[in-house]
Amino acid sequence: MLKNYLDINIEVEKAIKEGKPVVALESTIISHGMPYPRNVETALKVESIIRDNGAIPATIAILNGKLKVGLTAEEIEFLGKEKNVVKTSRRDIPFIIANSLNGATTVASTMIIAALAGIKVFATGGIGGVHRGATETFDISADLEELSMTDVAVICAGAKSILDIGLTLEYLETKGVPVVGFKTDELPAFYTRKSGFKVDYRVDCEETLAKALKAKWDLGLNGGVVVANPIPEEYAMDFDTITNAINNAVKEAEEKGIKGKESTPFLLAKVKEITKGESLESNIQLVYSNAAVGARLAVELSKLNK
Ligand code: PSU
Ligand code: MN
Repeated sequence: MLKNYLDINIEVEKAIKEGKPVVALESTIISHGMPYPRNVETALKVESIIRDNGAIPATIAILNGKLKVGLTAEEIEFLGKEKNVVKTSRRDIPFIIANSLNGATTVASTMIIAALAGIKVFATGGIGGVHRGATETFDISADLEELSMTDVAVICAGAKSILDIGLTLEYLETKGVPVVGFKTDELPAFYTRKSGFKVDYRVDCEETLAKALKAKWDLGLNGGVVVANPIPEEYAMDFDTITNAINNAVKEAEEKGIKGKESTPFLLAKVKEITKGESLESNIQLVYSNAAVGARLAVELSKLNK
C-alpha cells in the first residue's frame, strides 16, 4: 500500500535495508527558506557534507504527487527555481498527493515521510515553534506536534527569535520532547550561539546521543528529539544586529497582517533584506554544521542497531 505513495531512490533504499546511516533533509528550506541560486547550491553541498561524514543523504519532497525520498540534482534544481511548489506541512500532504502537485516539505512533513521510509535522523536549519504574540494569534508551528509523535531526531541550530523561544520550550516540555544541547548548556538562537535559555540535556558526543535515541525508541517513548547545535563561532551574527533585524521584521509582519504558513518565509526574507544578506550566509553555514553532526549521529545509531 505504501508503495503507491512512496518513492525511495535506489541508493537510499539499499542503505536503509542494510542498516547503513541515512540522513533526511527537508525541502521547504530550498523552496521557501532561501533565494535561488544559493538554495540549490546549499542543498547540494549539504548532501556532499553528509557523504563526507559517512552517511547517505535523502532530501525529501513531494513531486507530482509522489512522496520522494532521495532527490537527483535536477530535482533539487527544480525545487529551487520553480515558483509553483507548495509549502507542505502535515495537513497538506493528502491534497498535494490527490492533485499531483509539487510540495516542499517542512520539518513536520519531512519527519513524517522520513519515518515512513525508516529514516531516524534529519538535519536542517531551524524548526518552527511558538511565534511571538501566539497568545493572541495562536500561531504555533505544526512542527512541535510532529516532534511529539514521530520518531525522528531533528538536528537544528536552536530556535530563532522570530519565535517566542521560552514558549516554544514550554510547549516541547509539555509534549515530552527532549531538547538536547550539542556541546552546549544553552539553547542556541540560530544566528547566535546563545539565547538565555538552558537546554534540558547537554550531550558532548554523537555516541551518547545515539544511545539516548535508541533507549527512547526501544522503550516505546514515541516522538522526536530536538538536537540543538550552535552555529560555528566564526559565522555567528552580532547579537544587536540580528535582534534589531528580527524586531523590525516581526513589526512589519504584524502591520502587513502576514498570517499562517506565510509567516515564517516572510520573516526569513525580511531578516535577510534588513541584514543585507548577512543572515543568509549565517543560515547556510549553520545548515552545513548541522549536516555534519547529523551524519555522524546516523553513523553511531547504525552501529548500535547492528
Ligand atoms: N526556520 C528556518 N528556515 C526554514 C524554516 C524554519 O530557519 O526554512 C521552515 C521549516 O521548513 C519549518 C517551517 O518546518 O519553516 C515552519 O513553518 P511554520 O512556522 O509555518 O510551521
Ligand atoms: Mn505558523
